[in-house]
Amino acid sequence: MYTPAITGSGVFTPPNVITNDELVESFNAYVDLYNAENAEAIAAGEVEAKAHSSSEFIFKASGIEQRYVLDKEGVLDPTRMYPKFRQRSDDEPGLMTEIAMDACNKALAAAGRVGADVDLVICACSNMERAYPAIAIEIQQALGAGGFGFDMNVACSSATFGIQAAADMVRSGSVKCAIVVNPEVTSGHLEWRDRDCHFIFGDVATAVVIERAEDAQGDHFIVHSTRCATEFSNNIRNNLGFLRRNRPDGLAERRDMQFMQNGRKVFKEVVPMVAAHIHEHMTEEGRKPEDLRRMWLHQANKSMNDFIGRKVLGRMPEEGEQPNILQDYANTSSAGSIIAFSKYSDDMEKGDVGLICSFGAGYSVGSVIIEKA
Ligand code: CO8
Repeated sequence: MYTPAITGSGVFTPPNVITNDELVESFNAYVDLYNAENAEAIAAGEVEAKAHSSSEFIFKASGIEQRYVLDKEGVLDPTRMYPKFRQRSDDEPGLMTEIAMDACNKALAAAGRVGADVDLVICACSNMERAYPAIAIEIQQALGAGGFGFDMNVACSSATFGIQAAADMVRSGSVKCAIVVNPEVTSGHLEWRDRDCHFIFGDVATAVVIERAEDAQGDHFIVHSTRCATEFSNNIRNNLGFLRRNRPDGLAERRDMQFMQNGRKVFKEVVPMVAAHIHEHMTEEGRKPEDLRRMWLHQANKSMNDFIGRKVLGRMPEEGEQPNILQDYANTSSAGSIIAFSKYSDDMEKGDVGLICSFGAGYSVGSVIIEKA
């Protein structure tokens, strides 16, 4: 058996920012257009009028101030309300591979590695650009990596589930150097025309390199243990799938082909589930809350993280104990906790212990206890 370690991490940040004010301005323009177009039906009580969104609500309800997106124009066009991506031929890298490569190259550079050192690529995220061939295999080829690759989807928990899979393989000796990459093009499956959720997500890609601690080229984080758990829920759901065209009305414009959630229920049910999961994981490992120097939590909602931090630590987390990045990036699904880790881990000292935790649709929750070495 070997000791797995995270030896590098990287973040790709798209070039376009959308502030809450910009988002709300275009959303409200869309609402006005929609209500004007449907004025008669609304007056007859056949169609419900849509209501305006507000920046104050968004910040208060979520803590989000802005998000990064791959295409700003399409998202903000009130007659469109979703990104516009160019058609790519089958012979050029897909969009997910392109953004994944940026994050992978940064993670490899941080680990002092090159693509040829990698013998496992896990592409772990909440949606894949196509069914097959696996995005991970395309990334493997682009990296010049050996071994094998596969895709994994556990929605917002994909990164920690991917880390568990990779760490276990490194531990057993079946692979030597893995990369777990999370290219999240959430803008493609968010319903930007729904005021309940139009502000929630942003695009990004993150990657971590996991290899044997004894092979690490520099500072690294030993992966002491991982825990994953799932429990079925319909409260976060997207029905877009390969059976779509076979069903009556399957190809019609339907709300359930994009992200849907019952946000209140998710909040209420997931917070206790995550707090109990972390508590159990730590107890089984013989670790107490005071042993934790830092928690890098999934980035969905600031109040959610405050609740979880308070439950786990038994007090309000102090500045720097639980860094949030959601104010800048919004919810980036599986990538959120890894952005937080990547941006807020350099100052950890040897022997400091931290916990990465992601949670979301499924429901699913994954936690990783690491120690700086
Ligand atoms: N502007 C103004 N008012 C609004 C808006 C808006 N934009 N939206 C809603 N309101 C109104 C509502 O209509 C409601 O009015 P009323 O009280 O009259 O009914 C009022 O504001 C309060 O609404 P909510 O109860 O919905 O507000 P909350 O305080 O619950 O906040 C949140 C909403 C922010 C969504 C919150 O519930 C939350 O963050 N919940 C947790 C969400 C979460 O963690 N989800 C995880 C999903 S991520 C995941 O697993 C990955 C999925 C795959 C990625 C998909 C990518 C697209």
